[in-house]
Amino acid sequence: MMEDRFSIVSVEEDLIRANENVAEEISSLLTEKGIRSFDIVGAIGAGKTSLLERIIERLKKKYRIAVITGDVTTRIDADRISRHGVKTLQINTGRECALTAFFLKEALGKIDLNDVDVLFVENVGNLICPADYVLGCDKRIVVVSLTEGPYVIKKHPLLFKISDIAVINKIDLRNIIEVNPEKMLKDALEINPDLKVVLTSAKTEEGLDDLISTMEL
Ligand SMILES: Nc1nc2c(ncn2[C@@H]2O[C@H](COP(=O)(O)OP(=O)(O)OP(=O)(O)O)[C@@H](O)[C@H]2O)c(=O)[nH]1
Ligand SMILES: [Mg+2]
Repeated sequence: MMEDRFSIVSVEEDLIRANENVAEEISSLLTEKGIRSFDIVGAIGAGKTSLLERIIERLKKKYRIAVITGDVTTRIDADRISRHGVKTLQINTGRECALTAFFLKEALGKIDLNDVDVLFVENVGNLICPADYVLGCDKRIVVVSLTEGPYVIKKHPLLFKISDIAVINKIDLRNIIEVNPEKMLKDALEINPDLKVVLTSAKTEEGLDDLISTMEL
């Protein structure tokens, strides 16, 4: 019985290591092509696609943008993004709760990378699974929102430890749901003092300029 448990752990470790190798390949490929890349992770419904739609509208004249969206079964997000006139590709992960570098490598094979300046990857909505799988993007951005409640950051420290930028979204709702975004910001910095934390509203666009400049775009 114990042996079985150990062999499962070892298969998982092998998978994580194999994923890291593919992520390194992706990172080299994107660097070689001069593509800036962002892995956007976060809770279900936190506003990842909404923020991307706003960012794309502001940047699509400046950069050639491609977006890869990960979702368990639908292509709703890809349809939303493609309306903004940028190259979009949907990955359906089936039962998997995160994108892996294997998925991303396959998707990148379907895009002409000579035609791309900036790549956004929207990961499957989840604050746990994506922490296991690096994708080889330059920066990881973790998005949460006020509607997940005041303790969402404290309860999911790992993604905040390994991300470069944290976005606290839906600040337009601060008075309605009585969640304090500044307190959430403090929680994020306690977990990772090197994080760049930005407060945003995809609805009112408050904080959008700040987010774009934090992404150095
Ligand atoms: N009030 C308010 N609503 C927002 C904001 N950002 C997103 N929403 C709403 O929240 C809902 C979910 O937004 P999405 O952008 O689909 O969230 P997501 O993180 O992409 O969701 P998944 O891809 O399903 O994980 C939608 O109804 C949005 O209109 C915001 O800043 N303020
Ligand atoms: Mg989405």
